Formats: sequence, C-alpha cells, structure tokens
Amino acid sequence: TAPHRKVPVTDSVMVARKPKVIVTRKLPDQVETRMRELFDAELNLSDEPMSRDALLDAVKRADVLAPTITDRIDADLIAQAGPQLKLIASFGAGVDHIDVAAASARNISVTNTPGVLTEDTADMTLALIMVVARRIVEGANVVQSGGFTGWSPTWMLGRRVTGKRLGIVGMGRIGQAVARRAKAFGLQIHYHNRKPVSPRIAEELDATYWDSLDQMMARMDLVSIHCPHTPATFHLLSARRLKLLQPHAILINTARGEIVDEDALIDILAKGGIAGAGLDVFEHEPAVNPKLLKLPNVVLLPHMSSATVESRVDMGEKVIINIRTWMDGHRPPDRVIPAML
Ligand code: 8YV
Repeated sequence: TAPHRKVPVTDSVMVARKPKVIVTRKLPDQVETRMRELFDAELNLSDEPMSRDALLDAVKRADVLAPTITDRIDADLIAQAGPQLKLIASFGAGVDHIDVAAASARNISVTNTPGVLTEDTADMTLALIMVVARRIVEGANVVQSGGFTGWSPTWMLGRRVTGKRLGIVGMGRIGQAVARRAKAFGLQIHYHNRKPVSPRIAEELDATYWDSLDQMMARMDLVSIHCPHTPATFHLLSARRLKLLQPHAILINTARGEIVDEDALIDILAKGGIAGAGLDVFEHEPAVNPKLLKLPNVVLLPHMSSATVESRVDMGEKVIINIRTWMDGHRPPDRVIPAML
C-alpha cells in the first residue's frame, strides 16, 4: 500500500492523513482502485450525476474534488466551499463547467486532463467528416431497414473529400491532430487561431493561417471546431458567420456546442445554406433541439469523441497524477489558470 501522504507544505497546516477526494462520477475500475489506495476516496459507484445539494456537501468536506463536465462548479458553489477545499482535479480537458477565476480567487487550484484525449477526438472528427460527406449513416440505415433494393449510378451520391479545403477553428493539440489526419486524406489544411503555429508545424501540415475567421469561413469546403469554450468563443460561429459558409460546406463540431449559435445553424441547415453538419456536442446538452433531429443532412452523436477505454483510463491517471503532485507540495502538471482561458 502507498504511504500516507501529507497535505502540501504550502497549506501551512500539516496533517499526516490521506486527503479526502470526492469523485463525482463512476470512473474506470482500475482508476477507482488506485484512488482508493492512494486517497481517502469517496467514489460514485452508481454513476448517478450529483445533485446541487450533493455537490455542496462535497465542497464542504473534500480536500480535493474530482468532477467532470456534468458538474457545474460555478462561483456560487465555490463561495460555499469549506476552507479545506484546495484542489479541483477535473476529469476532462475542457474546463468551461468550472469558474476557474472564482476558484483561483479562493486559492483553489484547478487541473484538467489535456493531451490524453487528443488522438481519439481527432479520430472522431475525421470519422464525422467522412460520415457526413459520404452519407454513411444514411446508407447504413437503408441496408439496416431492408431498403437496399438495387444499385444505381446516381443514387446515394456524397461529396469527395480528397482535394477539398478544411478550415480548422482552434489549432491547439486537437486541431493539429485533426490536421495531420486530414492531410493524409488529401485535404488542404487552413486554420484560424489566436496566433499562427510554429513555422515547423505550419510546414509539416502545409497549413494556411487566417487571422480573419470570416475570411476563412467563406472559402472552406469543410469547417471543424477545435477551440475551447470560453466567454470569448461563445457563439464564435454566430448567425452572421455561419451565413458566410458556402452552400456545399459541411460543419463539424466535436468541441463544445456553445461555440456555435445552434438556432442559427439549424435555420441555415434547414434552408440548404450549407450541405450538412456532424455534431458530437450541443448547445444545451444533454438536451438536443428537436429541430436538429428532423434534419436529414446531420449526423448527431452523444458527446462521445473521447470515449475510448484507453482515454478514460489515461484521463483517470492524469487526475491521480495531478492530485499526487499537489499532495507532495508541487504545482500539478495540468494546472489551469485564469490567464490561460
Ligand atoms: C470528456 C470532453 O468526455 O474532455 C472534455 O473536454 O468534452 C469530453 O471529451 C469529458 O470531459 C469527460 O468529463
């Protein structure tokens, strides 16, 4: 068994006990087992999402809270946290469910789990590109429902992907992983980002930088979103910007629903303003706008881009490493600070 650890020296009170870690959702067995070995861990074996009251109780008792995107860790909740709460070690890359500034103001560190879901999310993005452009779900449904009665040269025609232009919004780890795959599929890579990537990466990806998102949107065959959801990116793809897309364009979103004005997107899709969309995330998730369900030219997934056995274990490992590093009095490797957002 692991030795009992001290809480960080930076916390002035030195208590030789395992920290109380409250985990809000069910995690992979091996992650939970390790957490029980290392921490005074309270697990959520039923996986029932925590109510507001349960979360309030958790922040009053836990030294470390390990939440996920299904928990709203807002300023009000943080204000009611007990003085013992020192770390919010989130299971996930996005931190838009946590008020990082409010946590920071109370000296509560926030960590996330970047890097380990990059490749899976990029895989799913390429899958969505192919699925929408080549009408794969539609075709599968035809066969599944017994409707395949014969081939025809002009039936089930999709659009060629090779040779088209892909505009990536947000060229961080995931955006670059998408670009690498997309290049292998013969797509021409374009991107909009706060700043250009390094010359080495730009050259490797043969990527064209657009400082103007408007300019890029108007020229792309496919647009895929890979930026975080922050106040600055809320409705970044506004009604006005979505109208800049060409009628044959396809929009892919595996990032966050809030980045796209979903009502405007539905309107444009319904009017044939763009050709289709592949969405793994929704603005009011888990609620999905019923109008989206009626559209023939969309493929909708239940926020599963990072959902692989491997990524969930790796994410859990990262949560553990962040907590352990903090316990040892060091800065956790995946600390998120307000200035980063
Ligand atoms: C995860 C995600 O499923 O990590 C993220 O930001 O959106 C998802 O891929 C989720 O965070 C798990 O908490």
